[in-house]
Amino acid sequence: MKQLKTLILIVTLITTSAKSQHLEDYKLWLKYSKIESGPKVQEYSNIVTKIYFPAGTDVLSNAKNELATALPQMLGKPVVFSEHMETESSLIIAPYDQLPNTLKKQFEKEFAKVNDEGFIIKSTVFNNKNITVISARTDIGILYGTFRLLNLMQMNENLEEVSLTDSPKIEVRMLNHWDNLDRSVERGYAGFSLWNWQKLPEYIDQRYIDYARANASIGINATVLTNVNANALVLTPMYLEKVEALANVFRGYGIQVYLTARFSAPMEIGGLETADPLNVEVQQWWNDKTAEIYKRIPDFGGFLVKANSEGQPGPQNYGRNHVDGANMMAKALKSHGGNVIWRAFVYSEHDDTDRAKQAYSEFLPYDGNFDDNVVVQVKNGAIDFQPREPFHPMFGALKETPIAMEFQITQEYLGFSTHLVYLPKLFEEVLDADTYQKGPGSTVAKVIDGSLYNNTISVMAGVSNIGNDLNWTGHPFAQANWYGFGRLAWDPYLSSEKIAEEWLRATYSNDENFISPVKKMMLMSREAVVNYMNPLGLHHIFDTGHHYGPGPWVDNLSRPDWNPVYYHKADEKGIGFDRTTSGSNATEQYAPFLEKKFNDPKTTPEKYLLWFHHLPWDYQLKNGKTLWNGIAEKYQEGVDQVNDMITTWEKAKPYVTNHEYEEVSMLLQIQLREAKWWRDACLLYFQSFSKRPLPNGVEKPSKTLKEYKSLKFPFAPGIRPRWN
Ligand code: GCW
Repeated sequence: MKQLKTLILIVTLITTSAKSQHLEDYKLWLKYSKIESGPKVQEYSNIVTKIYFPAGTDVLSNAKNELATALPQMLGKPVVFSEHMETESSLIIAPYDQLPNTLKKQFEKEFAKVNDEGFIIKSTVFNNKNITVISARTDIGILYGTFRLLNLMQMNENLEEVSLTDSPKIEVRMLNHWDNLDRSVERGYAGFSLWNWQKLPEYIDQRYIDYARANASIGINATVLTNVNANALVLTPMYLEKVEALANVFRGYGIQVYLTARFSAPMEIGGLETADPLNVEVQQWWNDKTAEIYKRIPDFGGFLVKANSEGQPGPQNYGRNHVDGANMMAKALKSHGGNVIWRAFVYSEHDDTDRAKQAYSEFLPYDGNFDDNVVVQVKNGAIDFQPREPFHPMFGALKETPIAMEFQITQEYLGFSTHLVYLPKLFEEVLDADTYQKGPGSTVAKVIDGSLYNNTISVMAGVSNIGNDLNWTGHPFAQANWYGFGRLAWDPYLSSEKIAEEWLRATYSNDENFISPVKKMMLMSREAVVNYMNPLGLHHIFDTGHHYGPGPWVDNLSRPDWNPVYYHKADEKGIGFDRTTSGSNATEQYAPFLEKKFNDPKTTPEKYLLWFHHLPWDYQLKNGKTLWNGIAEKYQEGVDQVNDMITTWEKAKPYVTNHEYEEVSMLLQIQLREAKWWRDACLLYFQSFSKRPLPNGVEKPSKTLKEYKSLKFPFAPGIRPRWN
C-alpha cells in the first residue's frame, strides 16, 4: 500500500510540475522568476523596502498590482506600499505633478525630454536618503516605467545609479489580429482567436488581462481585434457590446481598440442599396455607426480598412477612389478623435504590370489628398511578407501622407509556428534601410516615426502571431517576435541584438553561457530561413493557398501573380525577375541613387539579386561561383545553419527546464526536415532548367521531383476560411 501511495505522489508531482512548466510558457517574458539570493536581491530589496505609490486610477492600480505580484516572487519577500510619502519611502512612484517640489526641480531637465507616454527612472537623494523615483507626465507613463523597472530587475541590471529617460518614438504601436468572428485566425498558427465572442461581454477571460499586461510591458498601445478581410457583423450592436467589454479591460493598460471596417457594411448591415462613399446616405450611415461605437467606447481608435484588394469591397466598386473612401470614414471619425488606417496592399489580376509596382502606381497620385486623420498602411515589402524583400518603394515616396509600417509577426511565409525565426532581425533590416528620398540617411525608420517629413501621426502595425495556445505563439521563440515587434514599435532604432538579449534574460536565464550562444542562434535564424527557402532574392515560390512548403513549379492559378513561376521565371537560360529598365522597370520607383544601384546586377546587393534581375545560370557571383552553384550552396547553407541551431540548443540544455528544452528540440527537428524539403524540392525543380549537377557539398535530394510535386496539405493551418 505504501509503495502505491509513493507512486501516486510521484505521478502527481510529475504531472503537476509538467502542468506548472506549461504554465511557465504562458507567463511569456513576465515570469518574474526568483532572483538568486545575493547582492542583487539585497540591492533591489533596499530600493523597494517602502514604496510610495498613490494609485487612484485603473492604470495606476494595474501598475501597482504588477509590482505587488512581481516583487515578492523575484525577491522572495513581501513588499510594503504606503499611500503617504514618508521619510522612509525608498521608492517613489508618482506622476510628475504629484512630486514634491524638490524632486520636480531635480528632474526638470529630464522631463523636458519626456513625452506623454514616456517616463523617468532615477536614483537620487531625497531627505538625505538614497531613493529611486519612477515618474511620468501621465498614468500610462507610470505604467510603462513600472514594467521597465521590473524588466531591469529580471535582467539583474545595476539599479543603484539608475538614470533612465525613455519615450516612445512612434505614437500608435499596434497589433493587427487577422482574427475571424468564428475564432479562426487567418495565417494564424497558435490556435484559435483569443476573443471568445460567444462568452463576451459577461465572461472576461483572464487571458484578456494577461494579453493587456504583456502588451503594456512592451508599450503596445493599440489593437485591431478583427481580420482585414472584414466581417461587417462586428459593427452590429450584438458584437459592439462585446468589443466594448474588451475595450474596458484594455483601457486599464493603455491599449486602444480599433476594428476593421468592411466597406460594404452600409449594405450588408445597414440595408442601403449602395456603399458609394459620395452618397449622402452612406456618409450618414458611417457617421451614425461611428457615433454609436463612440457612445460605447469613448477612446475607440478608429478603423483599419482593406479595400479593393484581393476581392474585398471598396470605393472603386462605385467608380470612386481610395481617397474618396478613406476621407468619408475619416470625416465620420474626426470629431471623435479617431483615425482611418487605409491599407495600400493593392494589386489587380486585371493589371498585367509587375505586381511589385502596382501599390506605388496607384497611391502616389493621392499623396497629400487624404484627410489629416488618415494613415496609409504599407507592408514592409512590395509583394507580400516574404522572408526577404527590398523595402517597399512607397516608403519615402509619399511625402505628404503619413505611412504606417505593416510587419507580419505571424510566420505565413517563414515557417508557421514550427520554424525558429527571430523576426526583429528582418524588421531591423527594413527600418535601417536608406530610402535616399531626402539624401543619405532617409531611413525607413525616419519615415515611420514621422521625423523625415514631419508627419502628424506615426503608426507601426504588426500582424499578430497570437492565439489561444498555452504559450500564446505556438513556438516558444515566436514570443520573442511579439516582444521584439513591441520594442521596435516603441523605438525603431533599437538593435535586434539588444532586444534578443532582453527577451532571453527575462524569459530564460541571465547566464552568459546561455545568453551568448542562444542569442547568436536567434540572430542567424532569419538568414537561415532565407537560405533554405528563397536565397539570393528569390521570392514567392510557396505552395498554393496555405503557403506551406515549396511550390516553385506552380503555374496553374488563374491570377498570374499568384503563381510562383511568375516570380522566379526560371528557364533554360537562367532565373530571376527582371525589374530593371529592360524588364518591368520597378527600379524607377526608388530614389535615383537606388534606381541606378538596383539596375546593375554588379551593384545590386546579392541578397536582392534575383528580385531585380533575370540572370544566366553561369552568371558569376561576387564569390566567383556560378549563379547555379551559388543558389545550390545557399540552400545547403540554410540546412547547415539549422543543424548548427540544433547543436546550439543541445548545449543550452543545462540552462533551461526539461520541458523548455524538449519543446524547442522537437520543433527544431521539424525545421531541419522542412529545410531539407525546401532545398531538395527547389533544387530538383530549378535543375530541370539549369541541367547542371549539384556542386560538391550539396546533399543529394531524398525524393524525386515528382514526389515533391505530389505532396498535398488540405488542412494546413491558417488558410482563409471558405466563407470569407
Ligand atoms: O499576406 C496575404 C495573405 C492573406 C492576407 C493578405 C492581406 C488578410 O495571404 O491571408 O489577407 O495578404 O495582407 O490582406
